[in-house]
Amino acid sequence: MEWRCGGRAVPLDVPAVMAVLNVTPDSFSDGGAFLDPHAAVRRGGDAAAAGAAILDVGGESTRPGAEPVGRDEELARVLPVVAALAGSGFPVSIDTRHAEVAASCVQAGAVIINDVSGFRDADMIGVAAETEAGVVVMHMQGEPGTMQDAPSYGDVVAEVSAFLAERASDLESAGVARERIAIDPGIGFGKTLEHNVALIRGVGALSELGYPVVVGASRKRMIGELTGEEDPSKRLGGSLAAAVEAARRGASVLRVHDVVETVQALRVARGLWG
Ligand code: HH2
Repeated sequence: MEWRCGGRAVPLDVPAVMAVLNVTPDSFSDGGAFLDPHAAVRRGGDAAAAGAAILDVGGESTRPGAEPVGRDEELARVLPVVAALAGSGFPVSIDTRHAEVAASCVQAGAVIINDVSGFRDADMIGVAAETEAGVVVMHMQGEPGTMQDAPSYGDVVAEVSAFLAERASDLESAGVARERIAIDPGIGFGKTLEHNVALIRGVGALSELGYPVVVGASRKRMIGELTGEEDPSKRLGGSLAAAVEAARRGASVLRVHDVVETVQALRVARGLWG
């Protein structure tokens, strides 16, 4: 299996690692670390050398309670980083909810649009349709400011699956080829621990929709809740367990902060699975 992204194909025969590269002052785990474009570009090169198949550049934190960022500010943060990394030949994904930001970044060389609001915005669907970029359609209940207030579902896996199927179908109707679409249950986006656990256990059911499944559990609150570890930067062991389990259940792309360790963990897991 492969995922068509711009002029490239990202191979998915074995699970691919998508490296998180937040060019933000306030992301929940790496906020401030890569706000300087040079530091971000260095970090991107290191992640690619360590085995990341995709570099996911974001300029707006979407952690629970985060304040939205103006489009100009978001673009000023991400564009130099996207242009430099894409210019060096790396497969870059732009993590944004805003059509203008997505369009400018694709023009600067990004090959994937990763939209945590799941292409609910018609302009965002338009940008996807006008370009050849791959897309990640993610599920979120509510908005980052309030999404953790009282998340509620009947059957979380069924509801998330229905949402993703509908958004993917809207994208296809707008002209986005099926081979360009990946789906993501959105771990931590309007979900309790119980919901997140059900969604990771439900990766197999989601993959039955026929699109590659992306899972991003790295350092998130669910790891803290299962371990008691408050500090996101100390959640490596739990993040590796979540990535390996998601891959075992059929996830094709793992979105992670710790690339070297995740690549190694996945190689060992695959070796053991045979
Ligand atoms: N999680 C975050 C951001 N973007 N994109 C996808 N497709 N899937 C995810 O699970 C996902 C995502 C949140 O994590 P992070 O970028 O580390 O933090 P912040 O939002 O605080 O910048």
